[in-house]
Amino acid sequence: MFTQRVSPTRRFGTLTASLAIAALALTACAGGGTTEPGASGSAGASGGAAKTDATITFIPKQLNNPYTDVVLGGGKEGAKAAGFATTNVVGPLEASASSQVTFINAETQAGTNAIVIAANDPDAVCSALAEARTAGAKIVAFDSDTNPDCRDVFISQVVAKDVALIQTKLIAQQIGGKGEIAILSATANATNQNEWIKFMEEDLASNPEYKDIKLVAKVYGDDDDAKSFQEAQGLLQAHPNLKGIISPTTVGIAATARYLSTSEYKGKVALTGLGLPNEMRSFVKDGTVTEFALWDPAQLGEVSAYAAKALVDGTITGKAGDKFTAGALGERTVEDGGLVIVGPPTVFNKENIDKYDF
Ligand code: RAM
Repeated sequence: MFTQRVSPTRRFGTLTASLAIAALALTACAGGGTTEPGASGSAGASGGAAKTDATITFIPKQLNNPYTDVVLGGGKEGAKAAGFATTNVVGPLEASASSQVTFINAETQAGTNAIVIAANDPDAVCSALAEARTAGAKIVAFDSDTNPDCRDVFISQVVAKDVALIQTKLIAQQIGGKGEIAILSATANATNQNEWIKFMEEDLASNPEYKDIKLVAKVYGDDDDAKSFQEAQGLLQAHPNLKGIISPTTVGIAATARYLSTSEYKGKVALTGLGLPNEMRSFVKDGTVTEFALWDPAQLGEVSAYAAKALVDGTITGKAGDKFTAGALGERTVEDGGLVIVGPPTVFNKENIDKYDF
């Protein structure tokens, strides 16, 4: 069963004024889903019957993000297939650092068995997650990691370094290995963005093939379409010699493409990064964008749900070497640091983009 206990907008709108009431309502709606070891088929760390009344809540970075919608589509299907009785989605409308804390606290009150979270800030969510764990919840970070001390596993869409190097390679090809480039990111605190940017900067500094490429600016569109659009415009004004932009965020790349597509820079300033094929298709076809990358976001949600169920059932604890099966996606192994990798990234261009529908 999938339920959205309170519609996201309504819940968000009333949250600051009535958190206590919301928390009470959540507890009631969760059907008394408290964690009772031994009750109703709950399995201990030694394994045993799978828990049949378990609840899972996804807390994405933000709700109004098309990428989030695709991830959660896979997450809801995965949760059902993995055997969760109830699936919920809650979260902020803006991806700001502390915006997820009240939602985590409400889940703790509700006695949710598994919280799956994409952190807007690795540390801001930590004490709230610690309380949820004390109350018995298992914590799966996905998409953007928390501080590793605050979760059981991190489901990473790709090997972070691989996804960074694909983007430096693509921009280098697209600008002919020479000239000024900039990065248009999401929020300044996002763990995933900052890890990718760190690897990109290292690659640009150390790879001799990139010696004539100069990173002149890093700006943040906060995964907000309008702000990303303005930041793209600002970059071109501030750096008239700019040859290319990397935007490792689906919101940023789509907004930047929209800006470039009707500007004098279309086809002259290269744009690559991480985008959703459905949002980027028209810009690839009209020549604004040549190639960009991403993974299948639905698989990220799906693998996260299966990992959550394995943690709740006690068949894994999150230590290196633990294995679980993610349905049709097959077996996954937990690596050092509680890391689970979903799959390799794909590069999209005008030859293959019509094969993808997400
Ligand atoms: C945005 C978000 C998300 C990231 C994708 C690629 O939607 O920043 O965290 O993984 O882009």
